[in-house]
Amino acid sequence: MECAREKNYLKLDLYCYILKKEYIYQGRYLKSAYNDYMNSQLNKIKPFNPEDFLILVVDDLSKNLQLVVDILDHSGYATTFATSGQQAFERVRTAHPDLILLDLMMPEMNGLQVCEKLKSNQEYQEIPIIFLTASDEEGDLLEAFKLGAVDYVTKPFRAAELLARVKNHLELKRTRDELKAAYAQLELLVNIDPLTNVANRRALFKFGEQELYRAQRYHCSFSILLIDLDYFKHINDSYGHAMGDTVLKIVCNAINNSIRQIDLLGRFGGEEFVVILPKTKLKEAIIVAERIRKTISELSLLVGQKTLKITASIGLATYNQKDATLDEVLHRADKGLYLAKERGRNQVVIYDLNEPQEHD
Ligand code: GH3
Ligand code: MG
Repeated sequence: MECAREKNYLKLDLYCYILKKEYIYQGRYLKSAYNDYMNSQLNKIKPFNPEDFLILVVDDLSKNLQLVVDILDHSGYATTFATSGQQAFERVRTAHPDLILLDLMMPEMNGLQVCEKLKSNQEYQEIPIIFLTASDEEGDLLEAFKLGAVDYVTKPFRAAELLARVKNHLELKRTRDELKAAYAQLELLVNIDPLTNVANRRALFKFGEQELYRAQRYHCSFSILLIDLDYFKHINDSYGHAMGDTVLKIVCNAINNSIRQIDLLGRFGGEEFVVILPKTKLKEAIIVAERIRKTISELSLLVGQKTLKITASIGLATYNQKDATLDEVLHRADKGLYLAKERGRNQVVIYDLNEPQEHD
């Protein structure tokens, strides 16, 4: 722990200062991670190639069907077809087309019904549907757009128009998919600590606040462990920073193996970690904290001929109904951690109720 913090651990303003410092650090990291990610995505963008796309053509009249399939085949698209609404579903399920050209008027199940059914299915609702219509069916087109169709082509087809619309919607779909993947990746980047791959401070706070609201709403409990490695500076000084990094990763792995799937381990900063234990009362939290402390103390890392040992001090706090914010619970865990350090390290101290309790 930092000396200044040890001396002033009761001062909330200093605590906030450390939080702010960490956010600035994360802001820098995120900006550069974002730039790296965007550059890698730009390098990945492929030119449009019809062969990459499978188009399902649905029409009950084989003459019309053949005409459309021929136009698409000639341009290099992969095609598959169906002659009824029912068959169309089968094809969608088995072939996963990138786009559907759907005849509006078909016996049994018409195009509008097929469209409605596909759009109500989460798995298929993103597939663009272009309707094939006769010019006198335009009244139905409004309904088609309402149901989620993206476009229409009027029979008799003009090959160039059909191909232009198909290409436009495939490109739009690809851009949408890439954006979605990019958001998912960025979401991951903003929540994960890049060294240890555990949750970062941002994700910890999000998760912790969720637990607090749940506890307040349903009168249940949750506990927080603040874990700080003992004399970690000594490891960096003796074995180098890279070894220090490896130890952090190994410790995270060990902690993760000591908690449940629904618990969350995150890096609070430096060599300090937080575990949030949902629906966990003090008694069970002590068991988890002790298990983590013991697991870390039993780790052995071979460095050359030497075996490196490490211990951790843990501050434990459990939510109580008077807690209005997550900071209040964290602050108690921090006080427990301070006492654990003061009392000789490698131990768990519960800072709860009205008095800190030593635990061994
Ligand atoms: P204490 O038992 O009081 O906690 O002592 P300590 O040495 O663990 O605490 P101190 O705050 O003095 O030192 C923490 C050290 O952790 C110093 C810092 O360089 C190191 N550290 C913080 N982040 C990283 C990191 O990402 N990688 C490595 N290798 N070291 C880190
Ligand atoms: Mg430390």
